[in-house]
Amino acid sequence: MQKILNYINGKLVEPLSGKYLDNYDPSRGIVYSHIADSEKEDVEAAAEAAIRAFPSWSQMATEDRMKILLRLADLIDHDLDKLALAESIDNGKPVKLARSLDIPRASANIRFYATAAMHFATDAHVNDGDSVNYTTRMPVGVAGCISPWNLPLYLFTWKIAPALAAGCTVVAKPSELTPMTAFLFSQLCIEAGLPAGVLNIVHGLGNKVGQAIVEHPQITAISFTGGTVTGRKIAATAAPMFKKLSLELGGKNPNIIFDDCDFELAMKTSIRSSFANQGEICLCGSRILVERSLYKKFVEEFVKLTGELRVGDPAAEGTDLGALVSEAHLQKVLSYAALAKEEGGQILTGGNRIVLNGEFSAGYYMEPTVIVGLDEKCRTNQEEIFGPVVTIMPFDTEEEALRLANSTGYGLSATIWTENLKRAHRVAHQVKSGIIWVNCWLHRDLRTPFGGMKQSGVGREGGWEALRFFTEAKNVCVKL
Ligand code: TXE
Repeated sequence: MQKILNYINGKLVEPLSGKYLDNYDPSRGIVYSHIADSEKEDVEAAAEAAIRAFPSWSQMATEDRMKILLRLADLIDHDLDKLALAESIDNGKPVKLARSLDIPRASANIRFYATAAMHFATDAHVNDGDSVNYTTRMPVGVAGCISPWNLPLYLFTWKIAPALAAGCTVVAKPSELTPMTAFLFSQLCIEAGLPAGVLNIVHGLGNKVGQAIVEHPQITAISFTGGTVTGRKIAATAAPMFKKLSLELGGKNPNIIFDDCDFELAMKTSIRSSFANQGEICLCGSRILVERSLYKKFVEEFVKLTGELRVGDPAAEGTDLGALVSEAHLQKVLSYAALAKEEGGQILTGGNRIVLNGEFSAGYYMEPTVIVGLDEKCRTNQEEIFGPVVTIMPFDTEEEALRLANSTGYGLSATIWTENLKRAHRVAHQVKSGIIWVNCWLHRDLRTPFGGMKQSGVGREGGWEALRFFTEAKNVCVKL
């Protein structure tokens, strides 16, 4: 069975313990490869390699760094089909989604930051003719990048690309649930000629490998995407060490639909923003708020279209939803369907595990689920479910829509559907979320800041923000 090895100091190496974990194919519920079960000592070896590589990588001409990174992006594009299939087998998502979203965005991340670093500039100014100030920015050193399982290669590259482009060296850890594309990526790093030690990928469990990265005294910046509970733990470790910290956490995003919306577009997009990637995207609109005058029509059509979604073999062209990432996660999501009923909610469609035939019979499939009849305070409407489950709530006024939208501890993203320009801006300004989409969803411009308010995170990624995060500013004041 294939072994997923660590990538340390430019080489693919066994974990020092010689131990491996099972890696599952969620669509079949079977072990299909083994993943290095690394320890603190493997992180130590990776950090040493990164420390050694830092002087030459950080001092290399930005253009030369760019050329290497652009080669890497081209290699991803070249291996699009292979990577998309690998991502689908590892995660359970439809191959067509990995092919159209995850993998193209992975190479786009690398290309964007490789070239952005060429245009990254600092300020200089004269202070009333008395002194001149100039600012320099230096790479922070060794960065720790920890990524989740829902968009494996996409979010892995989202973190490492700006770090490498800024001149940092990196110790990275992909999720132990979806390590395969990061492993294939390490092979591409070797092919692209990335110097040894510049990027090190250590596989294994979060509470061992992830924790060791966060605790390492010479890893000075931590960029993390994952669950809010894990984020809190990471902050508790990293903050007293005064590490730079960027936390991209969960969401419970409102999808606000006013009765003057473009109904067909809002409907089509809401199906996608509810169930794309099995609802396992932190930006999914898991709470749909609908103006009462449109509520009945919206719910009827939404339930009908949800029931028509095809759940099944991720490799089949017609599949809309594949498998959830793990048995444990499926059980967690199913438990929320049960909780919704206990809380007095009504499941209009879905709520159950799906058992498919043949080779997929042990896979982790679930019916897309629509729940109504709950108030905003219940746990179903407060906690991140991170699966194919949405609730729909009616509202009467704009004020009520805002109150419902802002009623959770999360503040990652929101979507607003209205043809009223003034209202769109007014509501966008009052929803407490870091990312607002008006009449669209998941449109990304990599130049814009990305991140959440409240418990959805700390710091912003994207564009210059990420290059600033991985560099430290120094101001030099010269008396004239
Ligand atoms: O994620 P974890 P889990 C949410 C979602 C999900 C919940 C839990 O609600 O149900 O989080 O998912 C590493 N120190 N999101 O438990 O644990 C871990 O190995 C350092 C939202 O699977 O947060 C993995 O690489 N690292 C989300 C990464 O953290 C640690 C995406 C994320 O895993 C660690 C995923 C530790 N102590 C889940 N413990 C999003 N925002 O997109 C674990 N890790």
